[in-house]
Amino acid sequence: MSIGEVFLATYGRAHELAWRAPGRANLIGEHTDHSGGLALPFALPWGVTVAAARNAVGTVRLRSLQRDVPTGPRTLRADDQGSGWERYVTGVFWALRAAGHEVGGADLLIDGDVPAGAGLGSSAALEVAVACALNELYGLGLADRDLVEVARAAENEVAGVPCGMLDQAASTLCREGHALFLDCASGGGRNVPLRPSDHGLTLLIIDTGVRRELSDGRYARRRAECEDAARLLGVESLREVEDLAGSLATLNATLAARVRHVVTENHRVEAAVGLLRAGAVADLGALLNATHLSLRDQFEVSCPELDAAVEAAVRGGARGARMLGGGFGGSALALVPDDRVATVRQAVGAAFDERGWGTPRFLPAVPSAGARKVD
Ligand code: GAF
Repeated sequence: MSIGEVFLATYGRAHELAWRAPGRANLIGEHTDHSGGLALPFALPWGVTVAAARNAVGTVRLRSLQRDVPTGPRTLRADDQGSGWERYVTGVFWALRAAGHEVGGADLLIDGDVPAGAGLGSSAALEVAVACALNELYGLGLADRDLVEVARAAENEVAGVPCGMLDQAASTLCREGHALFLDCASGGGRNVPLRPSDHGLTLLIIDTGVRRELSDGRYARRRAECEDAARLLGVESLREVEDLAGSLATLNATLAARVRHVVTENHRVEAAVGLLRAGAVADLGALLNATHLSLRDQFEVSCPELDAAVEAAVRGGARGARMLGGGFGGSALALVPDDRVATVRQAVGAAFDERGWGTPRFLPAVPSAGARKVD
């Protein structure tokens, strides 16, 4: 059955439109967005589709094909924010209304294939798809950058995750065959060609199977440490730190490590963009390795499974590898010559097997399109 047919069967009437927004991977530039820094995400082929129609009763009616409730769609009153994943949806209604937009009720059917909790931006994909659908349904005329802000506000204020803009911007602004050079201070982004297959390379996502919630407090603590450091250094955000050595000397060991990560990571993003523009895609590997060490040792957001995946991937022939996203679990990203993909999979699988961990999942990722109308 098509999503339109399921919508009809669920709500007894036709949908008006459907939008799809993708999950994301981040080539490089991790844990920089909340400090006004640089990042280089690309959109994944997996995403969330939302079919929608306005309703006259002013409620939000919701059904997810993945997280269905046996009784059928849930009905939420205008002031009810729901629980769990529903908050990513109701958060968008809240954020639009908080920004002064007139949004009535809607019936929504949600169908997604981004692996949840794998650090691949599944919640942002849902928020962005809902924001795009409501933007069009209610004729709000919001531009892409406004939609990014709405989706981020939904996640910050209603879902309770103090994330930066990376995931929502990637899901909204990325283009097929490109990475997005994102400046989180201005919110601006430029698309840079990224076609690893032209260079005989595969971007391989390794889902460790370790699930984590960004709302568990550890992400918020890292972000607060960056804000404390910025305050002590007398700058608005860590993006403004110029004299790294001098700055580090004034901070305690923990804050110095956080600042070292953020500042050097911004430089790695610039270096990566330079390599992409020069067509030297394989040389990105060394930068990915450096980012992993920095996230592991300075920002301290890795975990044994991510470290083992990265180490085994490089041993198996990857040009470079690193943990992906917020950390503490989820996925790693490896840049692998096409003829070494099987060896890398084998090496990572064996490393997990030896330690008695569950089998990791391998997902070759092709840089894909950002949010788009599909019906
Ligand atoms: C998560 C957050 F949602 C992003 O905003 C970003 O901080 C990322 O972790 C780390 O780069 O995906």
